Amino acid sequence: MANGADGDGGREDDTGTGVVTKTRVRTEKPSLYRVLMLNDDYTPMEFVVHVLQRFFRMGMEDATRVMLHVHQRGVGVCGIFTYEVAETKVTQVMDFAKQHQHPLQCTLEKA
Ligand code: TYC
Repeated sequence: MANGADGDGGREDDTGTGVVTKTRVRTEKPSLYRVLMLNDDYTPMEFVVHVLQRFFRMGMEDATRVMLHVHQRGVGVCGIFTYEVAETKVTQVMDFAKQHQHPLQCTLEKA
């Protein structure tokens, strides 16, 4: 079966003994996106720390460090994810902040 009917692109000889070959299929790596937290004057620091722990799985130390970075510099990275995951995190954070009536803003950008 050298005509490709066996789905291997005909990579065998005509002796009936299959020549084992591997077709390397290139898969594209997905684009990555940074989830950014923005500073504001009203959201309590403890709430931001809680958000970072809850939605970005940070420990107390990392969450506090990121929160203070955002507080001092205006913006900070919460994590880097594929588009769908990043978009979900942004929605979760925004919904949670709204539920608690805090103006906390979260967005994403291509990494
Ligand atoms: N600036 C806020 C305050 O002083 C704290 C804060 C930090 C708010 C990070 C948002 O993403 C933020 N209470």
